[in-house]
Amino acid sequence: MAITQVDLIGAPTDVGASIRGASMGPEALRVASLPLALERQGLRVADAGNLAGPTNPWHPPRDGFRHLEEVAHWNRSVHEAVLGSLQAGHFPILMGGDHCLAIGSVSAVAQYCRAVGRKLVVLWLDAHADANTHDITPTGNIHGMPVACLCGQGPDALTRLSDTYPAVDAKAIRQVGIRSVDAEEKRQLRALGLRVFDMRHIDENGMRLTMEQALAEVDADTHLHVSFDADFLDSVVAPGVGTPVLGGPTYREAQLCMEMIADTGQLASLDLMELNPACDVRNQTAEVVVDLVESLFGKSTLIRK
Ligand code: 6HN
Ligand code: MN
Ligand code: MN
Ligand code: MN
Repeated sequence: MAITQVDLIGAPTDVGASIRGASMGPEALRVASLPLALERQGLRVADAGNLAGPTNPWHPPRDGFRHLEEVAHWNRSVHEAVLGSLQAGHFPILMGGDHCLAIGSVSAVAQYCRAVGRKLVVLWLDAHADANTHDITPTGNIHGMPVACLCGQGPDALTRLSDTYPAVDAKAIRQVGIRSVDAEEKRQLRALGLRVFDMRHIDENGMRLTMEQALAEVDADTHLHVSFDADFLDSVVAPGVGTPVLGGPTYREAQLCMEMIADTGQLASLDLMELNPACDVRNQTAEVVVDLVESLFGKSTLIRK
C-alpha cells in the first residue's frame, strides 16, 4: 500500500495505569528519533504534537475502574485524531501513553474500515491480554481492559466511542506474545473467542509459523492495524515499561515479527504504547522500539532476493 503521509499523534497520559510514567512515552519516542527513522524508510512524517487532556488525579479505583472519566476523555480525543488522520488518507501512529488509549484508536480504525468497506485485522502484540472487566480486574487499571471494551464488554463511555457496537468483531483480533493473564481473564478470553498466540505457542512453533498463522487472513483488501505494547518484548530487552514480564520475544524474534508484518504490505495504522521512561535506562527501550518500527516499515537485513 502506498503510504502518503505518517501522522504522529502523541497522547501523553498514564491515567489507565497504576505505575506512573507512560505519560512521557511520546517524548521518549521523539528523543529516540522516531520521525527520522520513518523518513529513512522513505515516508513523509507530520508530527501533529500531543493531544491535551485531564491530568492524572491519582485516585484509587471506584466500582472497579480507576479514573474512568479521565480515561474516557482521553479516548474521545484519540478516537477523533486517529479517525481524522485516516480520513485524510494518512497513516496514523498513536504514541502512548498507556494502553487504555487503544480503545480510542482501534475503535476509530474499525469505524474507518466499515466506512470504506475494507476488512480489518488487528494484531495485539502484548505480554498481557488486556481483556479484564470491572468485575474481574485485580487492579481497576483500565489499561488492562481495552480488548474487552473494544469487544463490547465495558461501560458505555468506553464501548460506544464509535458508530457501531461492539466497536470491533472479536474475530478480527489476534493476540501475540501473551504470557501474563489473570485467572478470571482467561475465562473471559475464551468467552470472547479471541485468537491468542501465547508464548507457549511461540515456544512450540517458533515466531515464523506463529506469524504465518496470525497473518493468514491478511489479503490485498485488508487494513492491518498493529497495537504494540512495549511489554510484548522480553523485559531484558525492554525494561522501560510499567508492567514488565520476563519470557517474551527476544530482539531477533521481535525483528522477525516486524519484518513479516512489513512483508504483507497491508499495515495501515499503528499504536506504540506503554513506554515508560521512568522505568527505563538511558531511553534504551524507546530506541529498541524505534528500531523495530523501522523494520515494521520495511527496513530489512535480508540479503537474498
Ligand atoms: N497492559 N492484567 C493486569 C491488570 O491490571 O489488569 C495487567 C494489565 C497490563 C496492561 O498491558 O498495559
Ligand atoms: Mn494529505
Ligand atoms: Mn497492553
Ligand atoms: Mn502489556
